[in-house]
Amino acid sequence: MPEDVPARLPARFSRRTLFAMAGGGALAAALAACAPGGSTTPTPTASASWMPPAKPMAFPQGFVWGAATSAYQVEGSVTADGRLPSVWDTFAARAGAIRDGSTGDPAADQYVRYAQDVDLMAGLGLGAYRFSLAWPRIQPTGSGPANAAGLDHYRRVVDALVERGIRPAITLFHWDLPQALQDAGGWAKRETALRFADYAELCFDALGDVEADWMTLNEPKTHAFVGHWYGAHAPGLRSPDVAAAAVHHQLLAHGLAVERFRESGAAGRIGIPLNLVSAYPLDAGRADGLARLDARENRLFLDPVLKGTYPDEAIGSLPGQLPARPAAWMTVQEDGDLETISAPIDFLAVQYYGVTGVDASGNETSIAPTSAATWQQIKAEGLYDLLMRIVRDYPAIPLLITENGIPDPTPDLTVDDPERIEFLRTHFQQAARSIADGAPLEAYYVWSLLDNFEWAEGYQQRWGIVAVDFQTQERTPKRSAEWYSGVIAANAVSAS
Ligand code: IFM
Repeated sequence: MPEDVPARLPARFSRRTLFAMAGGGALAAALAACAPGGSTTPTPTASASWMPPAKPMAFPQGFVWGAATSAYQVEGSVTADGRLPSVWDTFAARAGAIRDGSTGDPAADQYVRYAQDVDLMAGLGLGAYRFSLAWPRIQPTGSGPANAAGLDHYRRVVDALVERGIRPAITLFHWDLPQALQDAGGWAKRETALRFADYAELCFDALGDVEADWMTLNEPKTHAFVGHWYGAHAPGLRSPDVAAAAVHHQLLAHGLAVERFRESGAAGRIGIPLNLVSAYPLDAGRADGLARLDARENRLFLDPVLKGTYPDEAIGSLPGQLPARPAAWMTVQEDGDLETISAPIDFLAVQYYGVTGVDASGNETSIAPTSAATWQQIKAEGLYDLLMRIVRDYPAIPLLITENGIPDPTPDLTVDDPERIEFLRTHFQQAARSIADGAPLEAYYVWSLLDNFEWAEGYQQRWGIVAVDFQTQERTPKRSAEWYSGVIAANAVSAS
């Protein structure tokens, strides 16, 4: 389930229930049983029985440890240097759209405090920082020449990172579409994908001398589904047809940007950050709907990017499907689009927050305890299952985990976050386990570096390893940041 979907999950599960839940073996068996045309293959591993070794689990030399943020969530300064509104400025200003009535201004004031934040990252020993460029700073109306002041800001950020030996991981789009483009139809329109390619080219030309990991569009699923189907994110639309169009046009934008990246000769690599989920049947014997849910949540994005095809089962009126009209879905696709979308990329960026379940009717259901973010069902083994499934079902490609984390249990400012340490420890273990079993995993970015503006939750969910006092903008590393620093220094995660 994507982020910020209105809560419809049962209460938290007890530890005992958790322990008893089905593991990856059940998932793989069920997927294999119900996947038409054998598009998935069985996994022999039963994740639930896995225990971490007593000795620390080491990561390969050169493994990249980072942390991530996004522009609208941390920058603030929404009218500085020629920036014009994005869909998020407009949406957040709408009464009732954001839980605490807040907006992304001032967020964590990173537009002003970036140098201090880079020092903070260096102090923690981070090897990389994933951040996003704000399209409305660089092309305030979404088209035309670049706004030099916007690009200059990101040049300063990138230079500060490089000076400190921190690799920039640059996301081109993290949901802050210039409002002018939304007014012209937004992601419902093919034209927006063409505008994105031009914007991407401006960014490659300005910053492409730097050795960086570029990422095209963050979580196209969340932006399409939560923003265009559920209406809980900007631009606040509630149309499955438009959500389907937003899927296709974002993916097209991705492919066009990859082509521009190659043409630009920019240094570094390019990939796409997809939020993916491991889905398990509630009852392993009745997993009819699993393939549909898996198609909607995972294959609708993985297949076109890595194989140049769309799965048949993702869209339709059955439980677990995106209920767009098939005719509407077909209308947005043109000859050659899938070839563009599947332009070869250098890595797949995986964003993992948890698992989901499917009941006997094929409806999505809760199978694991949640964090304060009720959409997030926590199961570390799901990360292993997901990575191994990508290895098994798709052409070989380097993998990066570009987001993983949890919010603090309450909105209160705190530096004491044992839940986050436990969450990260168990997920790092599963990452190490996947590497040992052959997954080409190269990097891990914790979400997030800082407490920030958590979209429809406003400032009511704190996801940072660094606490931010939003009154004073004071930053204080949480216990998890100190712990993470130790992991980075050792390049290993301990059993407990
Ligand atoms: O804050 C978001 C981020 O912007 C995208 N991925 C999930 C995070 C937590 O909800």
